[in-house]
Amino acid sequence: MWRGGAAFVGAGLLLTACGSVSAEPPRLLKAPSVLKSDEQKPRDQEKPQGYNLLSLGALNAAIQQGREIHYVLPIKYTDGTIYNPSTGKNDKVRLRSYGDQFLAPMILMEPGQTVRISLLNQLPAEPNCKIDPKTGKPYATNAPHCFNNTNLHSHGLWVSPTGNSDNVLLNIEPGVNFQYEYNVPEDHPAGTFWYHPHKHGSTSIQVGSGMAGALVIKGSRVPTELSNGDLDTLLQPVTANADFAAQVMLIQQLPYACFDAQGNIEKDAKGQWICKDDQIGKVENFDAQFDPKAWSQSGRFTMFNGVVRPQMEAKTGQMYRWRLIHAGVEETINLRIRKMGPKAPATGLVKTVKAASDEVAKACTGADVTQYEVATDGLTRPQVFNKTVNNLQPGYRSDILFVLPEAGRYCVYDDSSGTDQVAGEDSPKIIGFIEATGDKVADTGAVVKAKLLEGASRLQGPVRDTVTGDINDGLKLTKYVPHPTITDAEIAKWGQPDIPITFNIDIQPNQHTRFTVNDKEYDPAVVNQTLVLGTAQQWILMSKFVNHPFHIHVNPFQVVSIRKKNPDGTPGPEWTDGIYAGMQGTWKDTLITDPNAIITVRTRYNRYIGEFVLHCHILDHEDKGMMQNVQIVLPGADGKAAAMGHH
Ligand SMILES: [Cu+2]
Repeated sequence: MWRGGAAFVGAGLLLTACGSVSAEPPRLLKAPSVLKSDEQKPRDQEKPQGYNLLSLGALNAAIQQGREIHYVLPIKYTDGTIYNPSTGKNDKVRLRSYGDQFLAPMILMEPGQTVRISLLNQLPAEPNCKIDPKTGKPYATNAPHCFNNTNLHSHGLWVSPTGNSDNVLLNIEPGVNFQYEYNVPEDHPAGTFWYHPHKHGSTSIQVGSGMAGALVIKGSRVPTELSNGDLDTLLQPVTANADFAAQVMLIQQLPYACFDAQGNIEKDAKGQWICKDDQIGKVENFDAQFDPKAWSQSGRFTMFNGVVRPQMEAKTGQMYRWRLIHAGVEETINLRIRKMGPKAPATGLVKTVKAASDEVAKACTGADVTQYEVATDGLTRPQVFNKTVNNLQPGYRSDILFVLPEAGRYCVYDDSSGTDQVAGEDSPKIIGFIEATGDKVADTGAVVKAKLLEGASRLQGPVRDTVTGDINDGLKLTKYVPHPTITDAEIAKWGQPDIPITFNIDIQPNQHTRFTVNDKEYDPAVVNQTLVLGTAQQWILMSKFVNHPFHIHVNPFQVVSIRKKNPDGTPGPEWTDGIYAGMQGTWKDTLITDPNAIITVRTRYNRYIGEFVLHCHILDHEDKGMMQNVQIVLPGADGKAAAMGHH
């Protein structure tokens, strides 16, 4: 929808449909660039030692057929600017980034591909980073440090967690290059995933610097009577923004700051963060920039695809698909799309946090645009779920379809007033604007249904009737769900105990605050959970204090029930609204645990063995210890976990 948006470039003033004038200089939404393979490069440049020349022909054949693909992903400091709505100027920033653009490239993969990614850590060396300058002693494991050490996590991918694959226990130091190899299985679900660094101790600083990119697996498998298919095959022909990159909405929150000579964040009289003309914004101070209240006080704005308050164009009556990816570090985002009211003020400078929420209250007063959610965390839902508020937690993905009902300007905004249980002071803010042209549409739901039916009409054979029947039956997507439901019988068959996971922030007077899972801080030498390959199991997720998004690598889980706690702590009624609206039955890899919820999820340990992690996806909590090591092992002859050596 932002393609062909060149009409906005250079337009100093925008006359909106309702006649009010927008004074804000337009910044167009950009789609991420798609990472290109380096296949033109002579292959001998990456030949390992002792390489057998005879196999070079086979390698080149695989590359030509697209079965093998090689990407190069450098990590470096990049100089650039970020628009600051409180001053109307572009702040200069120097941030760690993938490649030499702020917006990390999108990585496209296909089922069955071998994808090799050469990660080049070109960040400067930090020889003394293990020593705390305040004490002269080494940092503790759960004290964030060594911010230039890194690694690569393919969030949501169902691939091996070990060796050169999705191994987040690796440490790649500055100056070191490492080639990852992801064998994406032929039966991997297509969908919206993402990549980011995951080195314990530097994850928040690096993701907060903008190191996060979309990772999309393209689907081309049409459903048959015998097997389910990829949602892409239904949607792509009937979606207005059919280009994969044009569907990506990477949501980032960069808490960049400028520092005075004493190393303190430059602030104005109200505590809002400022940068003088000769200063450069950075993300380097963990305590100051990832304090629970830092983001809401900073006055910084959420970005779509690396742009603050971007403008987008759209046509009414068309169906658009957004692949929303919450790549922020710690904040809840309640995403709404809403028509601006007839008396919407001109948008211009937004000088204070209060002014930002006032702007939402004055401008975003029209009707909500319904978001038709088709996938959670990249995995197709059993049935389309309609929402007007999309609760997004760090790590979540939400694939939505939407139709704009009438011409005019729309706010895309974060309606997060009072939802932050940690800081308790989030306020609403506009994230971007849509300018729609075209005729009025009476019923956007009818348009979505008609488009899905049009997609289904392209199917051949009896499966066409099945899919058409599903769509007519409340927009069901049964033939596009990647994983079969885990039944009571399947859980009972394995007879394994439920695994309880409880997050907590343990605050005691005169002691350091502990960020724990099951009352323990992260210990790299301990494997906290041992799971048996090929089995299914139930997990119970809870939080003792404020909410934390639970995330586990490798195998996704299916949400079975979310029950509100009774006053005596026992499970009460199902929680089906607010942050848990439409969750039951979906497949996810990240799920918020509220202190008043008792959550039951089920998962299968399929195909892959080895050690990986589960953790809170508020990344500063993870860096401070809210993480566990998990391993999947082979069963012994008795069907139970076989003993396995550990470092
Ligand atoms: Cu947390």
